Amino acid sequence: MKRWPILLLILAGCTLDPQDDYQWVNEWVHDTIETVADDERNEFQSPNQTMARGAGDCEDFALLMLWRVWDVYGVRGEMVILSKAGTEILHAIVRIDGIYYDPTTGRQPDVDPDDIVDVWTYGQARWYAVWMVEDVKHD
Ligand SMILES: [Ca+2]
Ligand SMILES: [Ca+2]
Repeated sequence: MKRWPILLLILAGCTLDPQDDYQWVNEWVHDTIETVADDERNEFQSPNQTMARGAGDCEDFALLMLWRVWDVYGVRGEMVILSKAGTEILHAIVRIDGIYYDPTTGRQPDVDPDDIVDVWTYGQARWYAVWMVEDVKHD
């Protein structure tokens, strides 16, 4: 019986914070995929395409992270589209449980809500990627 407090202390020391897992995926995408900008128009790659190519840009990074988090942890995050203040440049990142992850940099950025242009569910982002891929196939 005397060992119980020690066991509880050990258990309390184990952080089972899913944020750590998502951050791990965030860094994995950043470390694994090379950043190569799209040519003219924004091309969404499916996660499989991004893995096969080993390259992509922000929306491809975000979609790959969303896919891994859904596949491994069963959690659906969102793709958040930001505008860089005062410009028309858009940047795609990931939001899970209110925390922002930028797999292009591997960081967790602070986001000004005023910079959010659009929020897509994982399903919407995935649908768009598949549609784009089909679109490219039919070209
Ligand atoms: Ca792009
Ligand atoms: Ca792209």
